[in-house]
Amino acid sequence: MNYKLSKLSTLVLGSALTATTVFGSGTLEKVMKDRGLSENDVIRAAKTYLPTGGRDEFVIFSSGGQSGQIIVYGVPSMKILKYIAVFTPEPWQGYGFDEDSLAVLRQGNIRGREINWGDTHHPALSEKDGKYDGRWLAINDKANPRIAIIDLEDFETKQITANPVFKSAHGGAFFTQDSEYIIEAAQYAAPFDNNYHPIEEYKETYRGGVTMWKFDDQKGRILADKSYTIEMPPYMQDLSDAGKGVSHGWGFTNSFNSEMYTGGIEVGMPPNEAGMSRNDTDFLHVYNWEKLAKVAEDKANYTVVNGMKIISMETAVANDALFLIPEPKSPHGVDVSPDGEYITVCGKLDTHASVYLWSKIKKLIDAKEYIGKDPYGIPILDMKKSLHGQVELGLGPLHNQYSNVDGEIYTSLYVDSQIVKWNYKTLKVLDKENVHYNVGHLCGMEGKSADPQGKYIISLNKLAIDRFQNVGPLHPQNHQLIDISGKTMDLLYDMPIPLGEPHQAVAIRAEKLHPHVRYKMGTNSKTGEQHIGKTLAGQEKIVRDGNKVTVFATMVRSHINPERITVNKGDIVTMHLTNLERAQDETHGFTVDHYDVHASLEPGETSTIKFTADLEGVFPYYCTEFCSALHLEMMGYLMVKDPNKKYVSAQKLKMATMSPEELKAEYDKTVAVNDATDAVIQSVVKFLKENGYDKHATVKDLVTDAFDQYGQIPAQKKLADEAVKTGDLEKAILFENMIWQLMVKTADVGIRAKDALVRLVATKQTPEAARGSRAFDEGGCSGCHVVGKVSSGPDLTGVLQRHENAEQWVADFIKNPEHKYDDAYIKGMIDYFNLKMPNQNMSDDEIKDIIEYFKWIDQNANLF
Ligand code: K7E
Ligand code: CUA
Repeated sequence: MNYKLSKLSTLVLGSALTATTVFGSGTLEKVMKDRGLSENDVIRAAKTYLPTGGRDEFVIFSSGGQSGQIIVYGVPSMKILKYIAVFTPEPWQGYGFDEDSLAVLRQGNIRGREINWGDTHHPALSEKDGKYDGRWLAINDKANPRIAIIDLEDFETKQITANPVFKSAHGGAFFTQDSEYIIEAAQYAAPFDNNYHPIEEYKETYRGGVTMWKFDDQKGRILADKSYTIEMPPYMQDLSDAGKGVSHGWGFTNSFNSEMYTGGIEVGMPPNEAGMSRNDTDFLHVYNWEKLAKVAEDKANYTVVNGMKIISMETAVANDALFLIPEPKSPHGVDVSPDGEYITVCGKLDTHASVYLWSKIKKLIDAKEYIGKDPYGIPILDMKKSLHGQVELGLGPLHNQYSNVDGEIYTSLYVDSQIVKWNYKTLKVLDKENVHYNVGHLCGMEGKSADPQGKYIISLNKLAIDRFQNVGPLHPQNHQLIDISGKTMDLLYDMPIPLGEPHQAVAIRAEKLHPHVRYKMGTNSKTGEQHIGKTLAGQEKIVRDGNKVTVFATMVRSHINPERITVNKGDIVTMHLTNLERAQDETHGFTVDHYDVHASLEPGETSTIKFTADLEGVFPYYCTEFCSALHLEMMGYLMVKDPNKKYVSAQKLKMATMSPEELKAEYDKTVAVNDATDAVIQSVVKFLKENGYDKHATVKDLVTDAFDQYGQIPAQKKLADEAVKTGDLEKAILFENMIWQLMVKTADVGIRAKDALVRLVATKQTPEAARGSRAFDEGGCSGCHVVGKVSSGPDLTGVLQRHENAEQWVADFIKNPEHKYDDAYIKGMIDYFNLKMPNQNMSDDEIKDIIEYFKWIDQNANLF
């Protein structure tokens, strides 16, 4: 048989089922002993282990800290799934290396300057009724006050919005309960305008603030012109949270440095850290953003700075929409309970958590009961009268997360390196767990939504010290997964994160996410609209306009069209690239060597790269994703000529050519292989149809992909036949080879579909049958017997029907074949196959299992 074809038949016939590995008894003990694992280790491993092909229950979006990106991983397996490019160029995704993603990245320019990194802290998931809806993800950049929006349909960054008045921003991003707004609080107070103001005028000209970014939750975009900023005193606003339920419409932001200390060690003043933490208390800012949004509709109520609407403190106060409540000094986290009634503030320098009660705060506000005003005229509410109570937790409490148990809250203790579980209603501490080390945020499962799921808490540690292989002085970060389903917490898993310092992470139930696998043909993924460069098969072209060259190119396994582009040195080259694939995961990457461009084209996507061809020479361009067996051949040349140079042609080499007879023979052989390959494909198609593939969505998708390839064959066949007509057999062979390529791709996906279908429709193997299948393979039986096929030995399908008292007969035969060599039936077999069944020294147990395996084969005989 032809090599190409025999390889393919093996694939088709031999890959339908993969044997299940079954370990004998005692294996687990041996592994535990060899690896020095305790029983607890093994239980923890089992709690986090995700078998191949399995899916996690939760998906985590973690900030990427100074990497400016987002990290996506699964829980409980802690398998990293993706880094989403947000504020920083990322070549794998083409982000920042093609024109369309550059357009997004450049929305983040500040005062006309390109910024190519970010300090991401707080990711947030969009909400409906305070619950995650799985549609949008937002994240802040603390260093360059910006908010980015990621679409969870394709996990790509769609928008970056720079804050034009803040100079840094930490207390974002936080969605309000119906995603009406995204909260972004400033951090380091600074003048709103872009002018110089001496530090001596800090109290007069430096300002804090909270920006309420209006969000269009249908389109998933921030509407900057419908957003507004609440001017705040130059206290350093820190974290925020949106009210929900009973406190919906309100926002909470805490602060430090209500001392308004401005340091100056260089002029003999005590350092910032001393002056900024002198007072016993700082201020929790409480504001009615819902009311202020209405206030901001009237021009008389705001000023505009750098294009941003500013509501002054005075206006906010006049509208009874801004209040301060003392909170223990230098607080960090502020977290609203799932029902919106309890507001927990943790102070880094205080051992207590302070739980405020919304109904008490609201009562004081309604009664206008103030204990005074701050220097800017903002009413101050009494701390004691606002508090539900305080609890001593330990050293350095920072951040909180909720679980599904009423009143249960988890708080990180930065200094103690512990997680403490306590009850914010009864104010009782319930449990503590050590972590490694210096934990910042916690991530509960939907743990800050109105519907926390419990089960796990992730500890986002600042230090990893002794947890991992030393990889140099810069250590990975450490995310530790903790099981909270029991009475006490149990630390399950350490995950090193090798990308930036993640601050906060948010978790969502995996089933709430519905990302797609391909784009509508010709989509600009960054806008969701049809791309101006969309090019279909047959529409490829090169357009010249002066020194501007525009290429409309397509990519499909395994070629780039066009394959040659010749331009003059200095030409500005724009290439629109469309990936014509419909098949899942068939991404093509594209680069032109030496020109610092790269695009990642997912199925159906169109993207543009642009460069000035200022280097003379020959530059290969190629597909950068290993997309098929002929991926290396997926290339072409950019040729850059200097129009002012004269090029002398080199002499041509004479190559030997084939005789017409040889060509004809080669052509016939190629066609024959294609016919045989097609027959194999048809057998797979028949199998798929007979077994109702279209009733199973995943299989149906694969079959669609396969036919996508198959459907391209007639066009190639036409070209091949035309070449034959004109007598150009050389060309005809090449087109026939192209057909073979398409057939292999079809078969490749078709076989995957067949495998998937068999797994779906076959009855489940009993543990005995699975062990038997393993014994059959490992004992060497499969060397001669192929199920469903006569090979070097007979097909064993139906073997239990072929003999009287067959189970016993087969068992005896396996146990002791020599005794039956003279049996008439066996004699015939020996003659036919010219082979004797050898004694494989199977144990009685193994033989029993193999019989069970044969029974399973017979149950599914139609599938082989
Ligand atoms: Cu505590 Cu920026 Cu939320 Cu770091 S922040 S930990
Ligand atoms: Cu396309 Cu490699």
